[in-house]
Amino acid sequence: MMNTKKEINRRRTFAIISHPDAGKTTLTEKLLLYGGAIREAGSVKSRRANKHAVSDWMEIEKKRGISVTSSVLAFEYDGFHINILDTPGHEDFSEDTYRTLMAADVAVMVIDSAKGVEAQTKKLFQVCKMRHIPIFTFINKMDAAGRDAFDLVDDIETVLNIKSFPLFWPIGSGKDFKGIYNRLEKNILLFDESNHGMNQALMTKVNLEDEQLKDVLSEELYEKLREDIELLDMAGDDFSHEEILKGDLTPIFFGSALTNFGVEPFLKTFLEYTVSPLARNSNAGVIEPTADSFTGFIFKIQANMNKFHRDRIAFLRICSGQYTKNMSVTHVNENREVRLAQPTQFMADERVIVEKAYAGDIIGLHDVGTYNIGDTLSEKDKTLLFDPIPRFSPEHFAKIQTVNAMKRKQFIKGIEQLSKEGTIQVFKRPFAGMEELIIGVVGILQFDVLTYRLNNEYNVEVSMNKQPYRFVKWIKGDYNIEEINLTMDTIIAVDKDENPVLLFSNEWSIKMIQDRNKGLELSDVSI
Ligand SMILES: Nc1nc2c(ncn2[C@@H]2O[C@H](COP(=O)(O)OP(=O)(O)OP(=O)(O)O)[C@@H](O)[C@H]2O)c(=O)[nH]1
Ligand SMILES: [Mg+2]
Repeated sequence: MMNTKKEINRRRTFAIISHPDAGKTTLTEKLLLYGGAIREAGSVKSRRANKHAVSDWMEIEKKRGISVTSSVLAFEYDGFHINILDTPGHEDFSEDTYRTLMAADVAVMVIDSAKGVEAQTKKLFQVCKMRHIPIFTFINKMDAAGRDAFDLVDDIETVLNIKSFPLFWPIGSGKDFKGIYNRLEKNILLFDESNHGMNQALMTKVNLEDEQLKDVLSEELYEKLREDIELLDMAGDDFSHEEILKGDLTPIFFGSALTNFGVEPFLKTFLEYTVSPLARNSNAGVIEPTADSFTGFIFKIQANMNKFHRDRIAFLRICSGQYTKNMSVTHVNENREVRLAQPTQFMADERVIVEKAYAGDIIGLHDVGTYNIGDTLSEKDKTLLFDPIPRFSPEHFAKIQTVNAMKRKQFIKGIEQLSKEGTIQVFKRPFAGMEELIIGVVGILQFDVLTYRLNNEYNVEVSMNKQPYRFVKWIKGDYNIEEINLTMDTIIAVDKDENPVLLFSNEWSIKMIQDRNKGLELSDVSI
């Protein structure tokens, strides 16, 4: 038990979030580089060199240079066992990001120094705020022309309504990004400019009074730094570790994921002030990570991660206790016993079999189709259920069919799989059979991913026909659906479990149908 506690204590599980393109995947890659998990970073989008970030493993991600799905990577650094969750920034994939955040204890918010706080960052920040988890801010792309540092800090405080404490302060920016000043230690880290971002950045630590500094910094930069420090100490919030842990104050870091400048100081300091695994809510109350039996929940399902292993992985966040080889647990939602044989962890681009894992860790379970997102696994308490993970309502719908009738079997398999992953929701007209499927998605880009993956992973070509519907509502109770008085632009369909739903084109129709059909009860979620 002593050892289990020690292991849990050295776990750090965090998600990287932000608006698209701020540099999450690049930063993830560089953190892995410092953790020694990879030797050479394969810069995002540098297709010429035929290298890709390890967390953008999906074909479509490599092609487009955007993250479409979240990925989980583990590495060791400085005595810590780190689980990093790289999330997609695009709002069309925000359901995936949302679920992934449920598995994290801390969020690292990446800000593009030229852009400040962007729309999607703001939304994701609100999700973190609701959970009161600590939020660390990394202001990225300091190697490029960006906004003034004070301006960026002000943006974070006012747009997000949070206190902040810049733990480091940038010295210069763009081509003149020379180093960072550590405000607690009151010393300076100067970057070695011979680095090109493939390897770890070299640094020299000096004092503010150091003669060496005058050789490196221009008179102007040096004076500005002195003034900045004075201003920060005078006008800024005080440092408070307690407030960081409550999510009331965000520590701010500056750096460049591209050149690696500031990445390692960020990692070191982040590890010092972040939290070990946090407790989770369940129907049996709060489950502490150090509780004496193994529990966890599934937050993500993903198939075909590797061309050589065309299998399905269910990602489990361990909430308490420890996993031991071949252990037997209850899959509470299905009320059955399962043996956890050979779960995997993802270290850079390799899968490794996990022998032991502890609260805070994320392990990949081999899934033959029995797991669903949100399911609980528990060693002792056979009725324990963690808080459910809410589903987002689809807002775009399309009819889809195979171009080649001979490929129906693969088509159905692909659709079922992607529906299990929660990237699409499947509906069909009652009595219509599988000929006419209606796919619902939250964001329009998910249609592209669907077509791409069906083609790439299942070898099926499909044709898609966008539908005008914008809302889906589930019909509650046993209302006789044949008696429903519909509007012209509304249809009845059933979901994958044959529950009846209505697909509406606008809010007016929703109201109209409720007026016309007294006693008809509609719900935003399946029951
Ligand atoms: N100049 C500069 N460019 C950067 C830096 N970090 C990332 N980039 C570039 O910004 C672009 C986006 O980087 P990604 O890491 O893919 O961004 P992301 O936040 O993961 O994007 P999504 O996953 O699609 O939301 C790429 O072209 C990167 O090379 C940086 O520190 N400086
Ligand atoms: Mg990315």
